[in-house]
Amino acid sequence: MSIIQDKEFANISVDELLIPSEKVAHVQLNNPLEHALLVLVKSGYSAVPVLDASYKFVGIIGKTAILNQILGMERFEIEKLSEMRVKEVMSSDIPTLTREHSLLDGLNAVIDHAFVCLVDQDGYFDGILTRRAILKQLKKDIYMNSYKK
Ligand code: 2BA
Repeated sequence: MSIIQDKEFANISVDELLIPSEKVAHVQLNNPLEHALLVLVKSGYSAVPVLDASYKFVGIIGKTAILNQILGMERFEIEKLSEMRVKEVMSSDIPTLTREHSLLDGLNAVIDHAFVCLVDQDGYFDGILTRRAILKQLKKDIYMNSYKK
């Protein structure tokens, strides 16, 4: 049986590997780009979730998108960092999962994204599932499977 058809991986819900919202660096829709860049540089992450004022998930924003946005013909137009808001630059067409999804759904999601955001049925942000967490679990299951043989 292949490892991803194995019960352990397919039946674990993403809930078990979730990084909870309180531990996730995030920014808000109306924050100036300057604040978002500060959060990204200070945290070391290349992209973080964007939430609205009621803590609903609305998209993600990354360093590259911000730098592209302020790049003029000959220089970085630094003044734009205080003039522009996160909502003008963020990506909003981003897939999400809920706590009930399986790790297999999580594995599919992190093929194209470094992390996937988890929301509840009303769209409130629950946390993230990272590529690292999925790969660690996959590695664990591969080892356990090889001992079974
Ligand atoms: P990246 O920032 O591009 O990070 C890629 C990988 O580099 C991370 O993979 C992690 O293994 C490592 N890394 C980067 N910054 C780190 C830091 N400050 N501390 C420890 N390790 C760090 P993953 O752990 O799979 O994370 C995938 C993506 O999820 C990250 O991509 C970032 O965009 C987001 N992320 C992870 N943890 C986060 C958190 N607590 N808050 C906000 N975003 C987070």
